[in-house]
Amino acid sequence: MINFHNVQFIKSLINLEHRPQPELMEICFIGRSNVGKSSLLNALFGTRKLVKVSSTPGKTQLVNYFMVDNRFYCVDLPGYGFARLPKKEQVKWQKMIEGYLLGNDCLKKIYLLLDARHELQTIDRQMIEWLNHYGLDYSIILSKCDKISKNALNKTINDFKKNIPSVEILPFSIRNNEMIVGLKKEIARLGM
Ligand SMILES: Nc1nc2c(ncn2[C@@H]2O[C@H](COP(=O)(O)OP(=O)(O)OP(=O)(O)O)[C@@H](O)[C@H]2O)c(=O)[nH]1
Ligand SMILES: [Mg+2]
Repeated sequence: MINFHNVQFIKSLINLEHRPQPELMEICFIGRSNVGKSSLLNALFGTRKLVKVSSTPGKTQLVNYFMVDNRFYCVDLPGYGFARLPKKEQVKWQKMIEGYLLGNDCLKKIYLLLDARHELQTIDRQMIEWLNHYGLDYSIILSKCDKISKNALNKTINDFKKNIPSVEILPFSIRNNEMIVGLKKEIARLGM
């Protein structure tokens, strides 16, 4: 069993060439700004402040490495589609995220977070197409599930399963312990 509470912040990357040592397998979390990536990590780690979160989009600006149980890295990434960021900065972040995801032999799994409450946005659809295009292994996490009814959630999950049958769909909320445990089990199954 992985002890997610045994976690250390390792480093923030500005330059993708300076990956942390030792080399370990890694998993990462991507999605629109404010979708809940950093909060999810705090929930997994059982911390409140290790990963910086904010109600304002654009909080995470670098590629942040956390080492879990001396076994693997969890990587927190900046969000995409942050409209208030100047176009040039948006493109820079997008390139950084794509650069991180491509050609990373250590990357075991990508978790794409989508807000459970909202219809798939154009930018999310583009991200899914991009992941498919490069044949990357990803699962979808529906975030903030506490904000919708059980019926609405079930409908959303079924819609996803119909539209993208090959991709695993995981419901998640930082306020739902069962879902936190469920995600930990999924990660444990990766066998890192
Ligand atoms: N109700 C509820 N709120 C959540 C949940 N997860 C995150 N939030 C809130 O959503 C806001 C954004 O959370 P972050 O974790 O900073 O989002 P992020 O995806 O890391 O955002 P960027 O770093 O800007 O890309 C914060 O106000 C969180 O408290 C959840 O499961 N339920
Ligand atoms: Mg963040």
